[in-house]
Amino acid sequence: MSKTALVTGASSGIGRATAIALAEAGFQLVICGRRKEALQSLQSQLQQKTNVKVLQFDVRNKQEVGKTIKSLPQQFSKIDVLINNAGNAHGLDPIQSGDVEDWDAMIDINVKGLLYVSREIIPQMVERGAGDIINIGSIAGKEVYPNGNVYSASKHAVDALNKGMRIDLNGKGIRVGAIHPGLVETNFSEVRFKGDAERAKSVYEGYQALKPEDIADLVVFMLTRPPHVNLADLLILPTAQASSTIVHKE
Ligand code: 8X3
Repeated sequence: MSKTALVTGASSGIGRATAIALAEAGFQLVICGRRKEALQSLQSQLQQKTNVKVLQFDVRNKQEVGKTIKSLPQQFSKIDVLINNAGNAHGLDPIQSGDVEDWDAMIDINVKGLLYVSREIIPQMVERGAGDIINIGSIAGKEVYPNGNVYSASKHAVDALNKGMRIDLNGKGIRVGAIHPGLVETNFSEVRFKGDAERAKSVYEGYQALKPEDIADLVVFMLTRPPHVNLADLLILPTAQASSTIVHKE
C-alpha cells in the first residue's frame, strides 16, 4: 500500500508543488488548506495519479484542526509523512510601527498552527514507530533582516521546533528535517505586501528565483533517502542569493 502524506498549505506555492511531486512519486495525499475550491481543483488534477483527500481548515483554529484531522476516513487516517508547510509573511515594517494584527497572524499561522497540526499527527507516528516530518522554514529562520523582525522570529521558532522535534522523537523511528528556502517565486510577496502586485513582482526581478518545484524536488529527495539517512536541516537559495540581503540582480 502506498504511503500517505499530509501537506498543509497545499492550495498554492510550495505546498501545491509538493503535493504534485508527491503524487508523482506515488504517495497518497491529504491536502489541507483554507481555500476549498483551490484544493478541490488540485484534487481533480491529481486524482488519476493517486488517491487524494481534501481537508479544509485554518491552522489557526485549534478546534477545527483537531476535529478535521480526527475525521479522516480510515483509508487516509494513517499519516506516514507530515509536511508542515502552511505559513506566510504579513507586512515588512520596522518594529516600532509594525501592525499587531500582522504579528498575530504570523505567530498564529507559522508557529501555533504548525504545533496544532503536529500535535494531532505525531502521536500516531510514535505509536507505529515510523514517520517522516518535514518542516518548511525559511532563510529568515537562520538570519534576521531589516523589517523582517516578527516573520523572522516566527521562522526561528520553526527552526527551534524542528530541532526540538528531532530531539524528543529520537529513537522512535521518526525522521525530522527542515527545508529553509531563500527567495522562491510564489504568491508569498503578494501576501506579504497585501495585494500590491507591483511591489511583489519587483522582489523576483533581475535574477532567477527558486521555483516552488525546486523545493518540492527536495522534499521528494529527503523522503526517498534510505531509512538511516535523515536530512535534518537544509538551506536552499537561488544561485543569485548569498544571504537574506545579498541578491545579485542584473
Ligand atoms: C521567505 C524568504 O527572504 O523573504 O521566507 O524571508 S524571505
